[in-house]
Amino acid sequence: MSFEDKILRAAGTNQTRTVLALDLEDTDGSRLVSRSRDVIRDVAGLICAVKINRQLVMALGLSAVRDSIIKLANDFSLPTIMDAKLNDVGHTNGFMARTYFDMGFDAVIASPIAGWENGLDTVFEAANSRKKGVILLTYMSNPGAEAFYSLMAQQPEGYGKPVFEILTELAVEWKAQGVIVGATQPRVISRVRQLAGPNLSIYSPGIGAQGGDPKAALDAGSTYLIVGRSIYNSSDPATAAREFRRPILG
Ligand code: 3DU
Repeated sequence: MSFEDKILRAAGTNQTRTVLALDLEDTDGSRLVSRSRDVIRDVAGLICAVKINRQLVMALGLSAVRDSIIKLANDFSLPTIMDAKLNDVGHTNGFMARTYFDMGFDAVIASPIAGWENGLDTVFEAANSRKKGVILLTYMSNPGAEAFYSLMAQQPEGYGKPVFEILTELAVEWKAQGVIVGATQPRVISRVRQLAGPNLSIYSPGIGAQGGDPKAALDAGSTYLIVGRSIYNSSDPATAAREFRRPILG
C-alpha cells in the first residue's frame, strides 16, 4: 500500500487529521524509548501518522527507531514520516532516502531548495519505485521563516513572485505527496491551496506550542496538522489529541 493510501486509511478509520510529531528528549535511551512508545499507545486511535525527527534518530540510532517505534506505529496501522529535511546533492540525498525507506519509513520530508537535477531527483526516484512519499518544505512555521519564504523572486518575465509560490509549483510539477506549510500562516495556506488545487496534501506544523490554531489552518486548506509538544508534553496526551480532532468532527 502506498504512503498516501496508508495515511488516508488511518485518517478515515480514526476520524482525524493529526500527525504526531514524536520529538521527546531524554538523556536515558531506554527511558526515551519507553516514553515514546507510551505516547504512541496513548494516542494511536486519535492520529493518522507518526513523524520522527532527526533528534530521535540521533539519540537512539536508526535500527532502534525501526525496532521500537516504526514497528509499534505499524502495529496500529499508522504510517511513519521521517522528518529528515533532506537538502544535499543527489548521491547523498538518494542514499539517505533509500536508507530511511528500507528501514520502514513511509515518507521523507525534503527541502525543495536543493532543486531537481542531482538534488531531489534521487529522492523521488527512491520514493516512486517503493510507493513511498516525499513531502516538501514550502513555508516553515517559525517567525523567522518569512524573511526567506516570502521573499519576492524576480521572474524572467520581469515581475516578482514569492519564493513559497515557486516552491508550491515545484511540488506540483515533481508530483510530491505533500507540502509543509506552517499553521501560523493561514493566508499562506490559502494561497498554496489555491495554487496547488484540491489534491496536494498540505501538512501544517506550528499548532499549539508555536501559536498556530488548528481550525484556522484546516479552514484555510490544510489537510493534516502536525502536533508535537501540545500532545506529548500534556499530562493526558489522549485528551489533548482528542481536542485536535474536534475541528474535523464538528
Ligand atoms: O511545535 P511542536 O512541538 O508541535 O512540533 C512541531 C514539529 O513540526 C516538530 O517536529 C518540528 O520539527 C516540525 N516542523 C516545524 O515545527 C516547522 C516546520 O516548518 C517544519 C517542521
